[in-house]
Amino acid sequence: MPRIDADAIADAWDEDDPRGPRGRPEPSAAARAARSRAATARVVALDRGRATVVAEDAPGVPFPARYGGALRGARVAVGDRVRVSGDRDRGAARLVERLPRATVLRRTADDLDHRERVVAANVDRVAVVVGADNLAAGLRFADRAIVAAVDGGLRVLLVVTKADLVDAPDGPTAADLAAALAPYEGAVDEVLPTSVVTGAGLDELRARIASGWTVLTGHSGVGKSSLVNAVVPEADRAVGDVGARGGRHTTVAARALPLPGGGTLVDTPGVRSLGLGMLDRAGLARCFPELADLRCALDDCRHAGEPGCGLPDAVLPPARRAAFERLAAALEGRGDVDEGEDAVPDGPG
Ligand SMILES: Nc1nc2c(ncn2[C@@H]2O[C@H](COP(=O)(O)OP(=O)(O)O)[C@@H](O)[C@H]2O)c(=O)[nH]1
Ligand SMILES: [Mg+2]
Ligand SMILES: [Zn+2]
Repeated sequence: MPRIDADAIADAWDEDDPRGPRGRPEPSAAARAARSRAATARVVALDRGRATVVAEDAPGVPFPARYGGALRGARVAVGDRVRVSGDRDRGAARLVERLPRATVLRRTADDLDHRERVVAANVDRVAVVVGADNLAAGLRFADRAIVAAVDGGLRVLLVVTKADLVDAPDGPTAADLAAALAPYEGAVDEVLPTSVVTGAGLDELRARIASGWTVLTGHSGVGKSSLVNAVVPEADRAVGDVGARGGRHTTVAARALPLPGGGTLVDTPGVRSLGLGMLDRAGLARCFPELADLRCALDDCRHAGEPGCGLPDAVLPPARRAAFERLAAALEGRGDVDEGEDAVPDGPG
């Protein structure tokens, strides 16, 4: 039965208190009464509806909290700010209110489903991970992740892993890589090549995520666990996981990992699909940063061939224009394959 590794999280969150949670003195009755009043906390892990939170008044000490009161039946996501009541020292803490979200990374099960699932809340940026050995599939996933990020108010860092394979016998050439990534310059804040084999780009990655909260996303096999292990040495993520079943170390719970150099990394379960069913065609266009200046004759233009539509004249790299049309078709049920699916990598080359 998958469960949160509360000890590992406690260890990770306990840097501020060398005594550790178990070494704390027993709180006085007055202190306990004060803490049993509703406090503001942040959800740092979530596993099948069981939340682990960290209160603002005790940053190093994660504790479990169950849904209570008006929140019963509602949902929280990792990163949510919540109000917590009840005696946390006795394991009786209750989530009683979810505070408004500043940002939200949303997805749907598939493009024709409209029920939103929140991947993470109040996160500052998405690190979209693509493997240099499988750029075509990785960038199709990235096209979706960029849309979801922009929709939710997050910045985007495009992390290219396995840079050591560039110009290797079975790997892409440097020219292939540059050509595939160039169209993304206007879509993301930065493209960062990395390798856990050579260490290339890892210091840059650490620096970019050393403030705020970053959520890591990408197909399985692109090297997410390897990156987490590189930047959070104690994370102990199993490398080579392919799914949510089986392996003891397989990522089943979303959790927020404090980074040694500051900042927080949210490691989510491998998202099998990144559906964008919360958007329509016009909404999709608003999530293409290159189209921020799009001007059309109609205020409610769908950019589907209306007279006076600005889309045909918009300056958009061909790969990104193709991405827009492919995603728009998928949202309208015209896609022949679900490119949000995690299942079928293209293979090298
Ligand atoms: N050559 C090379 N292989 C890597 C690199 N990072 C990860 N891998 C390999 O890619 C495979 C998948 O890595 P993993 O971290 O489990 O990916 P995840 O499924 O996204 O978590 C493993 O066989 C890793 O050894 C890298 O920088 N270079
Ligand atoms: Mg993994
Ligand atoms: Zn238009």
